[in-house]
Amino acid sequence: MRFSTVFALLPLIGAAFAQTNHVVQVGPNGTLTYSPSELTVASGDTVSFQFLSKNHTVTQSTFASPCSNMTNADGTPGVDSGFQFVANGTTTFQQWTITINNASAPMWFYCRQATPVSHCQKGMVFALNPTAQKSFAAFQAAAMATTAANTTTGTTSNTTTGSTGTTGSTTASGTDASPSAVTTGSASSASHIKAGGTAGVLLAGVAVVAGLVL
Ligand SMILES: *[C@@H]1O[C@H](CO)[C@@H](O)[C@H](O)[C@H]1NC(C)=O
Ligand SMILES: *[C@@H]1O[C@H](CO)[C@@H](O)[C@H](O)[C@H]1NC(C)=O
Ligand SMILES: *[C@@H]1O[C@H](CO)[C@@H](O)[C@H](O)[C@H]1NC(C)=O
Ligand SMILES: *[C@@H]1O[C@H](CO)[C@@H](O)[C@H](O)[C@H]1NC(C)=O
Ligand SMILES: *[C@@H]1O[C@H](CO)[C@@H](O)[C@H](O)[C@H]1NC(C)=O
Ligand SMILES: *[C@@H]1O[C@H](CO)[C@@H](O)[C@H](O)[C@H]1NC(C)=O
Ligand SMILES: *[C@@H]1O[C@H](CO)[C@@H](O)[C@H](O)[C@H]1NC(C)=O
Ligand SMILES: [Cu+2]
Repeated sequence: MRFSTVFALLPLIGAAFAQTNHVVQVGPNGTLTYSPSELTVASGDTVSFQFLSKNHTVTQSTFASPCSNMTNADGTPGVDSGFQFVANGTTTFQQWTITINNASAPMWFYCRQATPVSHCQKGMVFALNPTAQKSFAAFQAAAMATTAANTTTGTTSNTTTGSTGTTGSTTASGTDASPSAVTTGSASSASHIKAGGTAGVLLAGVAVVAGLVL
C-alpha cells in the first residue's frame, strides 16, 4: 500500500515538471512563413525558432496591431529576436528560444523585415495559443490588410492620437500578453544548430529551463 502510493505519485510529479520544446522554422525553403504558423503550448513549454533563410525576425506584436511592436503595460517592449541573417549556403542556423510562462495569454508575433517588401504584410506572422475569438486566420488577415504606415514611424498623417505615429496605440492592447507571459533569452544567447539536429541539445535560455529541472 505504501509503495503503491509512492508510485502513484511519480507520474504526477513528472507531469508537474513536464516541459516540451516546440520547434518553429523561420523561412523554410526561402518562404516568408513560420512553420508551423500557430502552436498551442502549455505553461513552462519552450518554443525554439530556427532561422533558415533570408533575414527575418520574430517580434512580439498584438492581435489588434499585427505588424507593430508590442509595448507592455509597464512600458517595456515585447520580445524580439532581432534580425537573423542567413547567408546562402549556410549549414548551421541561429536559434532563438522563449519560455512560455502563461499559456492562458495568447501571444502574437510578426517579422519586422520591410525590405524589399513588408514580410508582415505578406502574411509572415505567428500565433501562440490563439483562441476561437482571436484566431490565427483573423490575425494573419489583419496583418495582410496593414498599411505601410503602420510599420513606419513618423510618416503618418493621423494626428488624432496626439502622438504622431509612434507605438502609442499598441500599448492599449498590451493586455493580450502580460509581462509575465514570457521569459526569453536574448538574441545573443541564441545557440548554433545544425540542420536536422535534435531538439534535446538546442535549448537556449538555460537559466530558465534549469529552474524547472529539480
Ligand atoms: C521544404 O521543401 C522540402 C523539399 O521539397 C519539403 O519536404 C518540405 O516539406 C518543405 N518545407 C516546408 C515548411 O514547406
Ligand atoms: C537584415 O535586415 C535589416 C533590416 O532590413 C538590415 O538592417 C540588415 O542590414 C540586414 N542584414 C544583413 C546582413 O543584410
Ligand atoms: C493600421 O493602421 C490603421 C490606421 O491607423 C489602423 O486602423 C489599423 O488598425 C492598423 N492595422 C494594423 C494591423 O496594425
Ligand atoms: C521594434 O523593436 C525593435 C527591437 O527593439 C526596434 O529595433 C525597432 O526600432 C522597433 N520598431 C519600431 C517601429 O518601433
Ligand atoms: C541567395 O540566393 C537567392 C536565390 O538564388 C538569391 O535570390 C539571393 O539574392 C541570394 N542572396 C544572397 C545574399 O546572395
Ligand atoms: C494569465 O493570462 C490570463 C489571460 O491574459 C490572465 O487572466 C491571468 O491573470 C494570467 N495569469 C498570470 C499568473 O499572470
Ligand atoms: C487615426 O487613429 C485613430 C486612433 O488610433 C483611429 O481610430 C483612426 O481610425 C485613425 N484614422 C485614420 C484615417 O487612420
Ligand atoms: Cu521575414
